[in-house]
Amino acid sequence: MNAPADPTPSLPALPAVTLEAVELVRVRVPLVRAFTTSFGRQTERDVLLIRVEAAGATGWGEVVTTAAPRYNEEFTDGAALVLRDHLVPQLVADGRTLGAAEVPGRLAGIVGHRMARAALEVAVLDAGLRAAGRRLADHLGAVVDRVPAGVSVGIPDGGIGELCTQVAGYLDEGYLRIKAKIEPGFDLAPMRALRELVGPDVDLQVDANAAYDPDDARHLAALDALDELGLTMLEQPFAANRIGDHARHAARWRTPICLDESIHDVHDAVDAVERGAAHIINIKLGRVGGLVESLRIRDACRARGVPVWCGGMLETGVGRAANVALAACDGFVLPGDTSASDRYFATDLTDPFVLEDGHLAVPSGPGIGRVPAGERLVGAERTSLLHP
Ligand code: SMG
Ligand code: MG
Repeated sequence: MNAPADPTPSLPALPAVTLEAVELVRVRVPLVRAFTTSFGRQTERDVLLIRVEAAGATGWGEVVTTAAPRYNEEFTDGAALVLRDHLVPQLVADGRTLGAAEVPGRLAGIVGHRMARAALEVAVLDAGLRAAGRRLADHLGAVVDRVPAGVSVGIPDGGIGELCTQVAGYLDEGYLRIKAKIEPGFDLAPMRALRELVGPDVDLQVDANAAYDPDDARHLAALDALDELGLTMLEQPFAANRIGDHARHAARWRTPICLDESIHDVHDAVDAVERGAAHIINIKLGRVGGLVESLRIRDACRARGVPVWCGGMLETGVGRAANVALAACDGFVLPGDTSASDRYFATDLTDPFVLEDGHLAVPSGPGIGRVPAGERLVGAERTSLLHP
């Protein structure tokens, strides 16, 4: 069945701006603790920011790629290259003056590289909104001033004991839901222990990052057993393209299936929902190519009664600010991977996001409401892609 046409969300108009400069700013930021998923172990972020000068304002966006193409096919060196050689030249091919809403259209001829294009969309929009003195959250139609904070807990080096200690600590801090990473061999025993520790009422979900093989009986047996634990959702058990397998097992399991890596755009979301492969969608603005596409997915899910939430990619305050604005929009009904800065970094690049009563405040300033502090970018690698 063809997906019904899902209209483009209409955002308020903004005056066109003239791009004066575009620069890549790349800096490494250590994580406070290693973050291990089924696809690898990260101890730092290789952060790639885009800085845009337009209409007398500076806009920022964060490319949320991982350093290696293990979460999806994008990776940070590739994103820097495609921005330099394709996306930025294409953006200005018809002139440097453009409306912020025009960015996705101008980039339409280039296939994929959604994380790179999303960051460019946010940076141009941030500059345009700052020039107009408007908040991103208001521009997107945010309905709340704070968003509930979940936390994503990696597979700890120290195994089950360390997992329980970390989760107890996060609950003490006030996090409202726990997402634990699983992989074959680290699934049933740790999640049983966690459920035992936190009790039946804590919002507990798991994320496999596509590590399970639907053709492997032992993998399926582990997932079947997890189904007894009252999990809020099972995120992306199988590979991104295994929609039919997700649907087949979703029909057997009580635990709702949430898709992350499978969803690249609104068509994927509608298709997965209509085939019964997803009960919940994780929206990451980078993974789907930007804010406009995120809202399109939100709208399609809302029309079909499917809850969505805002996923994370270990963003610094730049990317987090955009995530929090998105998470504050109508339809984002489940807590996201919107944790406080100190869950990731000893010192964030921006003023930190702070957990208050289990929530993060939506930034109050214009644009995304955060800027990287100059002193934290000392030593960053800078590449100018467009000069005045
Ligand atoms: O930002 O707190 C965060 C991380 C959330 O677990 C998280 N993201 O598949 O959902 C996911 C993972 C991918 C992270 S890889 C950098
Ligand atoms: Mg995920």
